[in-house]
Amino acid sequence: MFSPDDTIVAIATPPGAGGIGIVRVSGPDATRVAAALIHRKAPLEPRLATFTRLADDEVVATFFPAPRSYTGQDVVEISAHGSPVVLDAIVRAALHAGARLAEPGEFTLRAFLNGKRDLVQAEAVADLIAASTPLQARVAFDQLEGTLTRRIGEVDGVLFDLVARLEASIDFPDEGYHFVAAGEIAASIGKVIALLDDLLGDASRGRLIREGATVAIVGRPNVGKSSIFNVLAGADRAIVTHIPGTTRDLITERVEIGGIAVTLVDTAGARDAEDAIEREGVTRGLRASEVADAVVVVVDASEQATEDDRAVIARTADRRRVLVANKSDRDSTAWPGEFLRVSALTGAGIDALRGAIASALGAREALRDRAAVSNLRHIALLEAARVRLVQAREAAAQSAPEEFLLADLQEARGRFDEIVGTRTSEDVLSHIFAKFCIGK
Ligand SMILES: Nc1nc2c(ncn2[C@@H]2O[C@H](COP(=O)(O)OP(=O)(O)OP(=O)(O)O)[C@@H](O)[C@H]2O)c(=O)[nH]1
Ligand SMILES: [Mg+2]
Repeated sequence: MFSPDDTIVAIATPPGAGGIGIVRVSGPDATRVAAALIHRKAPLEPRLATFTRLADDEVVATFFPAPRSYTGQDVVEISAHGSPVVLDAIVRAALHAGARLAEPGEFTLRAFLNGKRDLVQAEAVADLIAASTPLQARVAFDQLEGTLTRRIGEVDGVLFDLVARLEASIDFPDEGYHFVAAGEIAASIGKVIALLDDLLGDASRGRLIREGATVAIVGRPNVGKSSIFNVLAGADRAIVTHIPGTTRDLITERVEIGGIAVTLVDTAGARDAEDAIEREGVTRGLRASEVADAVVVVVDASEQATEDDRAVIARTADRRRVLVANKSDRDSTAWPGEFLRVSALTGAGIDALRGAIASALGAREALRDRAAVSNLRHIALLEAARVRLVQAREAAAQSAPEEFLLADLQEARGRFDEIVGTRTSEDVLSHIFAKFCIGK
């Protein structure tokens, strides 16, 4: 991986023009590089925003001496007028003065390498930047604050205690099971598993918040799927006509429902289509609804159930779904009470529909207590640790020698170390940090 001893530079603000743009320099040579750029002759005072000039521009330079900086190294931040031309010129001047262009995530990587953040917190920085809903931001911020690290630390602490006692039993065999009673081992491991399950129990909600969900709108032709899609999207995205079979392709739109980033998919009305294009559309709609996290099944409140209605309702019976009777503004035939009555035309019932979609996704719980684990990497490692713990518990129940149990328990602890980054391969690190933006 790239050397942490290089002095690196990058524009830290988003591409394009803005009120202010910031160029960040980090590394042992940061002050020397900055001094070569700015007009001010005296050294910059720590943590004091200093107005000066750089070439013909006005800038404010701030020096954060190591270790009290984002990266833990000497950092100089130069705020300039937010013009891409000006900012590029500052970066070029810094390169000329001996800095090198930062790789994506390299500032945060340095923060990790210098112990300013653990890996969970570093990953949370990327999540926070990528967050598109307030709830995503909250969960990321929570992890940035160390909540997840602490919870994992608690589980690891209990495990560590058990490992220490088992090791003592091996090291001082004469004392027999003095340090840990035979029957107690399996129960102790069981306690660790329970703590882990608690963490993993939050994971599906955490993932839902972090990654969002896909919701497909399905139903027979002409019931008003595209009309509902447009109302939820807040824009006239899908074509609406009175002709059954209007929608042929999948149309998607990102919306926020109950704090969740939802990809809404409008599908072609499900029926035995004659025309080849419509038939392909129906097939695609089916596929989309099969992979969606939840489906909204739409029927026409003003008409009796048809064969096609019944087919869609039966096909989605075991799915997370919301049953909707649209066109409630018209004379309605009796659909059962479980059908939410809405009108895409008047907007009646649409808020209730949003609520029902959120509930179907499990977003209601997600809002109540914040989920700690949301990252698939963390979930996979926690699950791997759990496998080892279950093995150890079984071995303990069969009174296997401590050495066997210990190997499994140590492996489980190793997975925890990988999550927070005390033991992580360079490959994993490059993979994680490569997803950051440059300048972070
Ligand atoms: N009265 C009334 N008419 C509606 C309502 N929603 C949709 N419509 C009408 O129903 C017809 C079909 O609407 P679409 O949204 O195109 O229906 P669809 O389910 O997407 O149809 P396909 O794409 O053909 O499967 C249009 O003429 C809409 O104006 C409603 O709530 N009330
Ligand atoms: Mg349509």
